[in-house]
Amino acid sequence: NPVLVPVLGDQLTRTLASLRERTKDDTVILMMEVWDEATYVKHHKQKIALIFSAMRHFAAELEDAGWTVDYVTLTDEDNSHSFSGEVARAIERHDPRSLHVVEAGEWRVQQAIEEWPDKFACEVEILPDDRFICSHAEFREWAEDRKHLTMEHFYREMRRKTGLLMRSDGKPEGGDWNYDKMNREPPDGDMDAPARPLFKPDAITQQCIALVEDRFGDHFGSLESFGWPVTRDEAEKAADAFFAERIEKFGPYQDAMVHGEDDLYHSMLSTSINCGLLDTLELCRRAEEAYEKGKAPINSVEGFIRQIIGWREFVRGFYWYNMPGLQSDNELGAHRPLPEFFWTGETDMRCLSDCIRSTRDNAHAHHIQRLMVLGNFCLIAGIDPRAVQDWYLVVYADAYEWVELPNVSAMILYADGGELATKPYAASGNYINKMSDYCGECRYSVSRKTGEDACPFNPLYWHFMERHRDTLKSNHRIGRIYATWDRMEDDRKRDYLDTAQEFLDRLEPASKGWARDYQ
Ligand code: FAD
Ligand code: DLZ
Ligand code: SF4
Repeated sequence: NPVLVPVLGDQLTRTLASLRERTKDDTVILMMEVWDEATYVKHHKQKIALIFSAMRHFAAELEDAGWTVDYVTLTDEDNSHSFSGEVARAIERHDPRSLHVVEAGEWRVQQAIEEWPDKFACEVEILPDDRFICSHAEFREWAEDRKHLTMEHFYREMRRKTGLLMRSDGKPEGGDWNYDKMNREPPDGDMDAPARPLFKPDAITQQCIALVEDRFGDHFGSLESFGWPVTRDEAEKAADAFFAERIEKFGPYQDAMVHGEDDLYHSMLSTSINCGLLDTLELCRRAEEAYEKGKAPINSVEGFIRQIIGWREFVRGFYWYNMPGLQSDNELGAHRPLPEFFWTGETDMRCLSDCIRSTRDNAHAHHIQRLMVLGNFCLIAGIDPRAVQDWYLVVYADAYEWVELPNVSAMILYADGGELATKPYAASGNYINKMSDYCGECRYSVSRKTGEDACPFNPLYWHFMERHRDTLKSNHRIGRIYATWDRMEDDRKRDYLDTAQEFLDRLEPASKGWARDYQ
């Protein structure tokens, strides 16, 4: 009897722990396209097409290499449309002596997997996902006795562990651990960043696109510009282009935003990394090599490595350390529904409409757009964390709950009460104006603070600060801002609060029921 190895849609890695030790002649690999996964939130069409196409390509590659793959398509008449249902059916088909599965990325799926040993007659082995640098146990040990979980401290541990950008005397390369201060250049003209490679859909991808149009036609987003890598080869080519053409300026312009420029100098590799097509440590070593060869400055290379072995590993550890509570945290008691324009892009706020357009067209927006435009708006307008969580999980092709939720709940919304971020990332229009070219042609005036034409971020900022005074005044990183507010005349304060309230009252709530059922 064979060993059955289910491989999930974000486990498309040849060296996956469950595959590494197996031999081809006594293993059946199970891959399943299931309705439950495609609709537990109504994912962006590009995300479903990407995962299905990457899964089908991965299965074909395994078969070419001599593996036995049992692949259940979405349209298979007997498909039960859940992972557990499909594993049960596969056990009937293959009568395996045991089942080896790598733990799931998402809590929801892991809950189901943990029922398998009781549910199924064969032996079930759940293996750790060692594609991550920090294991759950290691993160727990690091986090347990700390009052505050500071990414920077965790990141230094990961630098030591991996040896990335470390000198032989144990000191960080270049003398500093972090060059974040050199990662904040505003845009310089229209930037003219080299375009990332787009991969023309082959026959398999075209079939997936047609399937998605047919079955998930009412989901958000456009499929027209689909060009994501769907194989490891393509993902490697995308990485090659980043290391050859964009990493040099990645660091300085990491926080810059330019209207209509959707990629700038970002790697655009998250969709490939997250479904398993690229290995993070290999990418970091390539970045380090670019530095050693003088092809990229330290602030670009350290910045890239920090995002991956710092932020990415940190949010994954944070997620598992705080689940399931993180889903329902709402420290600031935010209950406003998501505005309709998050789905349509129809708003006069030029920054938001550009970020939402990119999100709709590419299933992508870069970090600072997610954080300081979309996220900042949700924070200061007091949008319900669950509505925001669902939106981010739906709209990005790289979105999996383990990475989306900490970024949304803890990083942008302060819904965890400041465990991850030391202060809420609230900002007025001034920040967006400094870091982008959005404001010049906006219908609102970024220099106006109150009244009809004022940039809405300006009054909303003070409305937010005033609303949460009791919670935030003692925060040493933000509390002193109240001195500025307190110095204002009462009439001025009233103008700010009235302008913000009028804006909030005019917001049209989202009409569609996109949200998932939380149990
Ligand atoms: P680059 O700018 O080139 O960065 C390199 C890599 O670093 C990324 O590919 C990614 O793997 C990693 N990275 C960077 N920032 C983060 C971060 N904050 N958390 C985790 N990894 C990071 N990233 C996701 O992969 N999936 C998500 O669902 C997701 N949701 C987000 C939601 C919000 C509110 C915010 C503020 C950020 C979110 N991010 C998410 C992080 C980040 O925005 C994306 O990883 C990045 O935009 C992907 O584009 P890129 O590959 O060009 O990244
Ligand atoms: C995102 C996604 C989608 C849309 N569909 C599938 C699918 O049909 N089959 C599958 O194996 N994986 C899919 N995925 C990715 C999974 O949601 C992801 O592997 C889990 O959430 C990880 O816990
Ligand atoms: Fe955005 Fe305000 Fe600038 Fe308009 S003026 S683009 S709303 S920050």
